[in-house]
This record gives sequence, structure tokens and C-alpha cells, in this order.
Amino acid sequence: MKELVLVDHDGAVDDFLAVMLLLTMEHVEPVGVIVTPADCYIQPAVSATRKILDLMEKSYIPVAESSVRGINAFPYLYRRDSFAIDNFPILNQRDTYTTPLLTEPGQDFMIRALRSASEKVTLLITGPLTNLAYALDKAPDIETKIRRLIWMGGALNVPGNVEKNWESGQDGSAEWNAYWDPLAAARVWESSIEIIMCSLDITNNVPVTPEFVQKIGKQRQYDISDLAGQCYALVISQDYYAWDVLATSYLGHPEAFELKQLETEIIPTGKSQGRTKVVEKGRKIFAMDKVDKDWFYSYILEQWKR
Ligand SMILES: [Ca+2]
Repeated sequence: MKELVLVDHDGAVDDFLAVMLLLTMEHVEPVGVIVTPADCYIQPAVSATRKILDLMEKSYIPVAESSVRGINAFPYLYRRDSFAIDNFPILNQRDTYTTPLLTEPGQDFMIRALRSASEKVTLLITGPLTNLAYALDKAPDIETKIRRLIWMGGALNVPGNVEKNWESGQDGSAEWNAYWDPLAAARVWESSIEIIMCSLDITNNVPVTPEFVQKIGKQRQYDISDLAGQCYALVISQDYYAWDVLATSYLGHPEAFELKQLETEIIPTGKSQGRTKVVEKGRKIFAMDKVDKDWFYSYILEQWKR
């Protein structure tokens, strides 16, 4: 029996790479891919997602465009990568693509996909939690259809990646996916869904280095490696990590990770808004605590040989 997985990503470089990793997993059956308009521009992000599904011969998986809005926008310099990827030559070899785009908004598709699933579904969310918060409010019955949430987000015992900013008053403690919509994260924290967090604490261990990108280049005879190398080359001049890809690799090999149970809360407003704070008697979550980084890099190299 395959594990049903509903993906919700937000259209940045590593979101596409996460999708490309997930689609290589034999034991996983994706029930759909939702794109959230957060770390992207939505039109090219949806388009690139459909082209990637076509390239990987998975065009039976529906794609849904979410129309939710966040509170704190991602910088446009991050978001515009979605235009570059949508125009990569390898994704534009055909005149038309066949992966369907649903007419209903992604947040409503989340409800329908969970309700109609034959068994419990794992949510893999590599962006903000806004669709899930919406779905929980609008259709509380879906909570029992969620097997668990694997989420790339949060910063527990390390600084966030939203910069300290005198203008907005942010104190630098928040991670972007939580910061985009802190109220949504707080809503999900009120649920009893099992949460497995891939926070900055662990993703700080998996930088994307030129050495690694060049290793991908050596296997570019494989289409997916070629695409992955192009994606990473686009961001190599930034301080970049395999955030969403690491979160996704947990689905492939959970035994490669050590989890730690922590008690946490979400700071919903103010200068620490979006902080995922470790507190006594807080909401219990599992944090990915340790991973063998050599294993991780070789795993994704191997999976992308196709
Ligand atoms: Ca993301």
C-alpha cells in the first residue's frame, strides 16, 4: 500500500527540487500538488510545477493554485526565481503540457482531496501553513484524515532567517514560512495533528555548495539532474540551503533522521511574530534533530539519476 501524500509548496527553487525528489519515491502516491503564492509569483510557479510533472511523466497528478494571502510578503528578489525556472529550456521542449490545473482554489482542493482520500494522508508542506489553517477552519472534519504534517518551517534553538529590521521592528527570531502567516501557524498549532518539523536548526547543516552543484552537473545526462543543477546554479551566489529538499527526504528515509520531541508555541504578533518558540508545557511537536549529511547528499544525487 502506497503512502498518500498531498504536497503544498510555495514555488521557490527548493520547492521545485522537493517535488522532483518526492516524485522519485516508489512508495509514495501524491494525491495533488498545491502551490501557495508566497515565495514566488503564482503564475510562473504553477506553470513550472505542471511542466515538471510532465517532464517526470506524472501528469496524472492534479495541480491547484491557492489564492490565500499572507501577512508579511517575501522579498520580490526571492520570488522572481519562479519566472526563471518556468523559462528553463529543459521545461520548454514541448508546445503544450498535459498536467491538469484545477479550477478550484488550492485551499478548497485541500479540503476535497483530504475528504475523498481512501485513507489518511500525509501533508508535506514546504511553504507557509495558510491553506491548512483555512481548511481546518472551514472543514474541521478533515483533521482526522491527516496522518501527519511534515513541515519545512520554524527556527527552534537557532536564529530565524527573517532579518532584523529597524523599520518593521522584527527581532530576527522568525523563519520565513512561519513569518509569512504567523496566524496560520498558530491555528495549526491549535490542532492535534502530528507535526514533524524540519526547522532551520537542521537545515543549517545542509548548505548548497558549488562542489555539490558541480557533482550534479557530472550526471546531467539525466534530465532531472540537469534540471536540478540548473535550479541550484540559479541560487548559488546566495546563502542557500536544501531546506525543502531535506524535509522531503524524511519521507524517503525516516530512519536516516533522529527526531526529538519538543514543547513549543507560535508567537502570532509583534516583533517576534512567526517565532516557533520552545516553551515548557507548550504544544508537542517532533523536530528533525539529526541527519547524516553525507547520506543526504548522496541520496538526492542517486534519486535524481533519471
Ligand atoms: Ca518553500
